Amino acid sequence: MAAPDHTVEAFTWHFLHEINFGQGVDLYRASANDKYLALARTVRHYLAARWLVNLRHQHETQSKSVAYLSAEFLLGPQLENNLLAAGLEDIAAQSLANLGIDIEELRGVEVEPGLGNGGLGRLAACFIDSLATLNVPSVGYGIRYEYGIFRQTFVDGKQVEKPDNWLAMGSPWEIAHPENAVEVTFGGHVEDEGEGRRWVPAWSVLGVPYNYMVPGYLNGRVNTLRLWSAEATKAFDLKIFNAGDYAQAVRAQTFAENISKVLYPEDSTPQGKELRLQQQYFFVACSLRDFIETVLPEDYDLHRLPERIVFQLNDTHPVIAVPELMRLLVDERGWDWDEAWAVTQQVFAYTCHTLLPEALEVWSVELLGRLLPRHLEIIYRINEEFLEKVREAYPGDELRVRRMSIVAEQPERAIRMAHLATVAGHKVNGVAELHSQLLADKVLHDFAELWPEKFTNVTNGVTPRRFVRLANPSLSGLITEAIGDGWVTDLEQLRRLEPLAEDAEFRRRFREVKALNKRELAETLWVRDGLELAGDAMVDAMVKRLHEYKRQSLKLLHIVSLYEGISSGRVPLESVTPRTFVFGAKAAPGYVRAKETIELINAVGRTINEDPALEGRLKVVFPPNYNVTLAERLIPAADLSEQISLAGKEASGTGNMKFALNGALTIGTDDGANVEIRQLVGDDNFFLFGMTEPEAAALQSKGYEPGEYYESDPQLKAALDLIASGAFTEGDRGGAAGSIFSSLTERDRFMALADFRSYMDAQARVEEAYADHEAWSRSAVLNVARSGFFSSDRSIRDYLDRIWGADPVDHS
Ligand code: F58
Repeated sequence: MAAPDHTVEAFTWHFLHEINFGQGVDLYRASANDKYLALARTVRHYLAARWLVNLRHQHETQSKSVAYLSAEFLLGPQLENNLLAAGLEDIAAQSLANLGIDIEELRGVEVEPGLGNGGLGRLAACFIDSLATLNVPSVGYGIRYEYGIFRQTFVDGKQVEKPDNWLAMGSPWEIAHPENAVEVTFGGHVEDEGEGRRWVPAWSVLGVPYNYMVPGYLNGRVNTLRLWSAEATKAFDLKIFNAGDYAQAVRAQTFAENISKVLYPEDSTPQGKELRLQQQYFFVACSLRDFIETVLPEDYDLHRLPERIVFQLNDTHPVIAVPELMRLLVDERGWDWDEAWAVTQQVFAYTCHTLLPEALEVWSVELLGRLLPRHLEIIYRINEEFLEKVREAYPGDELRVRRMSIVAEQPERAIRMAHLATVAGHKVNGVAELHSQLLADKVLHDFAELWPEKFTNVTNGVTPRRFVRLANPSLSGLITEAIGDGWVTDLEQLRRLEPLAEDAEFRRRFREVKALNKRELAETLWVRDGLELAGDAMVDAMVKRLHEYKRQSLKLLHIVSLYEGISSGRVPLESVTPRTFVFGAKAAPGYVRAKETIELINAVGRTINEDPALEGRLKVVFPPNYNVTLAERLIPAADLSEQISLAGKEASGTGNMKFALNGALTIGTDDGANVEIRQLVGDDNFFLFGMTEPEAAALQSKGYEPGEYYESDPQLKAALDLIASGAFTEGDRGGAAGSIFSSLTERDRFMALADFRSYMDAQARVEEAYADHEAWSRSAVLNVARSGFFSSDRSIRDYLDRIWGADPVDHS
């Protein structure tokens, strides 16, 4: 069936049809939610026609696909993106206007699928957008969590988590296929069988696929995102129901459904929880089976698997797919080990997203052996053969053998998933130049020495469709007027804006755009949270997960220091640049220090915001529940982007790219992709401060003494003392204030005080630069013009060239 016509009439017909027969109501009685669901399904009709054509074509041409395996896809709102990709923005707006419906109201009804924690999950969402836009046949595989990342609320300034019941009002973008459910088994034991081994599992669940369409931008390609939901198997039910214990049988269902119930809200320290391992195995087992048994033709010779697929492992969360594929080939298909290993190595590649040692996943052998006994055996064998190679390459170096082993012996016997991924994958990549360098030099040094050709870099990127075209329509309009609209799919074209940085009229219009975006942000924050900005002051934004290494507390010291200077009378109020400090950050629920930092930011914010002397000069706003929807409002309004992690800790960052592309200037350390941003936009258009990675490493090994900084810098001491005095916490010197004070002054792994002076100096340079509106907007325009490199389209092209060896296809 052909797609409905791209006309207002056809669109209206489908929309009304959906209202009447999809929602079962008359238009005059339809709620905003009815209209939203009908609108979404109407858009789906348009996409589905192309989707089916693509799937058929892919089947016929047997082209190579990319499977992006990721435990998280932080999609954000779908309606606007799908309207844009399908070329339906104007048609839908016209159609709804004719019916007297406000499309903005319907957008407001949409609940974003928050199926990710932060950068890693959002990157996966950007990547599937770019894969589709670049016409690469691909599928994203993940988990359909019933509850995504928690909804953050503040009670007395403290974070309180609420469940994210994103499915409650219906989920119009997904299509469930219970008939294609896959059975996944767990537990039990392993027996000898002839020459080989046989896994006799103890229990199983069903994985039900839910398909989402992933449209490319105006190119007619629609790829698939397939998310798995866990359900009880029929056999499992029957057995218990027949045994007569109804309640027990219902409980068993709940047990199975638990697997995809909730996204773990961790940011960098995986907890090693059994349910998390169940989630990981669940989704990769479903995905491998799905690809091999459903996507490939029935008689497909799996020796040729690498011709049809590459599985990209998004961090170590899907790495259990490696022994799973070995098991499918060796145990279930009777392949010889070496043959299976050769194929396995060719189809997997691994992306690492961290540098923090505590973020590297390990699974205790006890747990892995209990849940996946056959996989543990396979991992042991992979390790044996690998260590044999290490011994050959480095005879007598047993220390190295122990360092490199996939199996750690201390503090308990455990499987190091990053080692397994590195051994199995044909490529390993970091996510920014510095990160990839540090991976090869430090985190995975031994491996990079053994296999230098395996290691590569792919600097992250973000989709220009969502984060410029949709989030910032005014800037998009201005850009398009100047250079045409080719930039949306070829972001390097932004370079053509460079000469306009010298054009006073263009800069004036650029400032107008920023001012408009600020007004819209102010409106959003007022309606959403009752928060007010400081007039049209500088918007200084720090939005990212709350973590000590990202150093929100350093930002807080800057704010407290300004406040302390003003309130002590040392700094004349008129000399302070009016600013609104905007924070957005969720803390992992179990991360006490992070939650205390939130509490302290809110306490400082309350004090500053209530001080009448500071009215219109300084404001601190911390809207709760920072998410993709809010990011799209906030980033376009920002003047200053805070990227202040300790050098050598932030793998890349992607928020930093979004801000630069929307014309904010960065104040940042030489960390992650900041390094590349600075190189591209130029030192004059970036506020660099802080230790470099080698300097930070040297200080760490020499022994960091925070007290020295505290004692020797009066401004720093005054700010810290003010916090410790309880001035922001109603006289309470313990609690959050006491705890943050002592963590910064006694034993801070992330050495915030060591960078304080240089950060303050950089902030002074910011104030000076901001005072010259013309020069600032010149820099801001240059940030936009020179950040085209950070398109996720470029990242995907790099993956294609350096890792996947797959090509875009002509699917017409
Ligand atoms: C992030 N990692 C990096 N992890 O911190 C960031 O520098 C990078 O830009 C981004 O990945 C994309 O490459 C990250 O977001 C997680 O959220 C994990 C979720 C699961 C538990 C462990 C952390």
